[in-house]
Amino acid sequence: MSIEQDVAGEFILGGQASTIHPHGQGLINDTYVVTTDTGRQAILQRINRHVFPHPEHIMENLRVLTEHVRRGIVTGNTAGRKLRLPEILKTRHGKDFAIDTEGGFWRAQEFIGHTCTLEGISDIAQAEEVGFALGRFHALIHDLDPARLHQTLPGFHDAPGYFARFLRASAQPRQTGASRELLHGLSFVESRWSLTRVLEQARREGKLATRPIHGDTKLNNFLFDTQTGKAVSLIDLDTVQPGLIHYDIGDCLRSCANRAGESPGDIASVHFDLDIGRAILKRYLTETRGFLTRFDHDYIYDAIRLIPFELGMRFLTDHLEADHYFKTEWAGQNLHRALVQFRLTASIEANERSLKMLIADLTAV
Ligand code: GN1
Ligand code: MG
Repeated sequence: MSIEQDVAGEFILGGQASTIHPHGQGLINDTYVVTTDTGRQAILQRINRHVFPHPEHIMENLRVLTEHVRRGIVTGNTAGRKLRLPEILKTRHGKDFAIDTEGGFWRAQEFIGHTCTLEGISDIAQAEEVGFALGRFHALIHDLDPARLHQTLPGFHDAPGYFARFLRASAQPRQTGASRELLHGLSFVESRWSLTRVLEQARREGKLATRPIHGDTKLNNFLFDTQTGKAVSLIDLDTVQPGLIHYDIGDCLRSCANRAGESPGDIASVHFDLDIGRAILKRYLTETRGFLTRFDHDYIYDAIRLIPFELGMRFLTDHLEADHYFKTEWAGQNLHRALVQFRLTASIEANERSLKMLIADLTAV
């Protein structure tokens, strides 16, 4: 029996597990979809313990979050359409995780049926749906005290911290000479490193508040109803922790407004799509109107520019550190991924005026 089958048997899934298949395109955890003999399905995940030092903290955060959201919905905190969060499934011993014979940390969650994820945004209505879901998620959790959440991934989205790590990695002697691509990546970071401070400095100055965030708002973490095309859920809640909502806004736009995706064949095809950006922000800002401040609005452009740069720096650092963090399928993939994010950053910079104008327009009172 495989380790996945063994572990699936620990959880109450509404039947005996009959098939288990790898699922999704996550770069960190191992995700499977389990189908039982009764036809019920569930998501089974092995959490990457190298990345998450205390996976049990993820589960504690999920409990706090789910409780808070449930209470908010009951008290009518957010009217109208609902955003579903996947339910945590328990083990036969009443726990919300299981440890396998090799020490692997597993958890199971509800599989939200009749939904799909998108490879890329293909029309403005989808972009608006993403804006709705992210805004609604922030609205549901903005009044949750961030001190009640663990920092599941210390240093996550700490751009100055990533830069310091990049410096250490790039200072290491290399076995082979640097390729043209690598030299380009290194000089891109060196020319823009001062960007890394912008959000953390605003936080220190008290302009931006620490709030609960999602932490990983890329397009394929949004579930769409296969019939109606409406966004119904935001999944992958491992990185829910205290942070700046700007990380989520920046991450969402860097993922959705780059129609070429994170690994295109041709890097030259990467650009920031302003129409998609506008549609997401418009809907997002409507959902969050009640609690975002003037300062929050002032830093939206900086976040959109910073997060692709930060991710590019993270990919490049991992390339220099022999790919121990992000899963890769071929040598040099993390360098390629880094150059895609840098190209996107440059495209955002080229559109700075238009982006700032559209943000000013959408946030004008
Ligand atoms: C990782 O594993 P996945 O795909 O959910 C990463 C994100 C990156 C993303 C880029 C915990 O997310 O920060 O934006 O890859 N998650 C972690 O594809 O580092
Ligand atoms: Mg994730």
